[in-house]
Amino acid sequence: MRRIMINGSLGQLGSEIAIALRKRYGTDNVILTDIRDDINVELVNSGPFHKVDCRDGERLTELVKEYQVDTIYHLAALLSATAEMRPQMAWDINMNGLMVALEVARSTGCSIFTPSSIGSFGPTTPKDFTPQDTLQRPTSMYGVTKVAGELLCDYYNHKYDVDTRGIRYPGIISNMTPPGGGTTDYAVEIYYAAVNSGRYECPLSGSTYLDMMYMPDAVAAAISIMEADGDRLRHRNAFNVTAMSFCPEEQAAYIRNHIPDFQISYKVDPVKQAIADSWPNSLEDYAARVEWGWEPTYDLHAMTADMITTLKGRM
Ligand code: AKB
Repeated sequence: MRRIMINGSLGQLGSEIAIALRKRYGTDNVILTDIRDDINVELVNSGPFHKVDCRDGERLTELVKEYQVDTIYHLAALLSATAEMRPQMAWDINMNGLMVALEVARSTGCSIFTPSSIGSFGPTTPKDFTPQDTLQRPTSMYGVTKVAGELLCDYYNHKYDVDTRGIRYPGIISNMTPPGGGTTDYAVEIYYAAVNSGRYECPLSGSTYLDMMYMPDAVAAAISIMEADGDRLRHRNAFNVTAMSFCPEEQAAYIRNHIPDFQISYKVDPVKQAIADSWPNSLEDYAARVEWGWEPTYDLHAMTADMITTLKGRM
């Protein structure tokens, strides 16, 4: 039985990984931490939760020891658009937070999951069907922290034999906790806007292709890589994973299958557009499929149907 600690547990990804892990391993075996405790109050009150800054290694070490944690999911990070507005803060949270988590893992013998991102690629990376091992010269601060994070996790694995694992997430679409500060947030907002008002003003141009994934697949990926046989993982900390690639025009067309009058207009945000233009159009994820059996369930058609049904049901 695993004992798990999740840092950044109240965010878009953390909140859903927390629920899935608690179902799988039992509520008391999944300890949540976050810098805030005033969001997702239901989750905060549903089991062990501690308000901790992810850079506070002493407190995190105490919690690992108190609960006999053996696995850490380190999800605390600023996303790309926010990181571009506050680069120094992004370095502090994304890099110093990760270094602290790795040190906690090293000193206590924990395994550790850290998400990387399509943001770790840059304008000189091959754009289509981006290979697993390729050029990574990102031009955003978020990307700089993601490449450095991949390398740091590799370092802790080969230098200290820490069981570090991670995947390069594309944009994640979900309907429980909203994302915040990401370039791909539009792909979530568009569904809420379609159901609420039938129209959406998109911050990226209509022909901007990016990789995306529906939350159930993102959660399944995080759990299966941590449960995989470690001896089979050659690309430990930086597996490409994807489920679909689309542009806003295509997403709008799929939404019109459910809401025929849906209208999309464009008001390009130059910061987000520059970041999106520096990222791949689509990834190749063969290594993840071979090394730990990655296989997505949702495509754009199935995800759109599920998002709209769920949001209509709720509203
Ligand atoms: C972002 O847009 O910053 C994130 C990501 C793709 O890593 N969703």
